Amino acid sequence: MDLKVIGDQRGSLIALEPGLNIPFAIKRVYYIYGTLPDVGRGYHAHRRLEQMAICVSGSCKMIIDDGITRREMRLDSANKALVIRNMIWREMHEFSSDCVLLVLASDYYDESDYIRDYDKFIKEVNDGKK
Ligand code: T46
Repeated sequence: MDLKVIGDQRGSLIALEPGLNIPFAIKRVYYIYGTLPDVGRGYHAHRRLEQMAICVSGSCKMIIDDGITRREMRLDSANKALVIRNMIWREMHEFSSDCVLLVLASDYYDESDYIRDYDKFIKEVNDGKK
């Protein structure tokens, strides 16, 4: 999703507004920074949680997998947002040293919502189709 940049001679500003450019009510915000080179993060899916990720500084590679199709994309701009729906496996790689990944989440942190095993994720995707 491309976010609207409100720019003037002083620089740029982007507004994030639930219901307008965020497709859920925000209950939590966190950010990931200082990730070491060659480190991968993620490797999980969420049963219910929806999120929106924006690299507000630097870049990283996102891998998104719905159990059928695996897609790769680079988040490398503060005006590019990735909406990650529930039941999507995600991995993050190739963090630049200046990367700050901002994540808006539809719910509070709940470890029981995580599926951290890929085979289990595929099983739950297939069970959901029955
Ligand atoms: C996601 C990707 C994009 C908390 O205590 N509260 C929180 O809100 C979060 C997000 C994490 N934690 C704890 C759980 C772990 O002990 O922080 C530790 C690191 O979390 P995790 O290994 O899950 O971090 P990532 O970078 O692999 O994944 C995170 C989010 O957890 C996840 O929801 O989609 O970023």
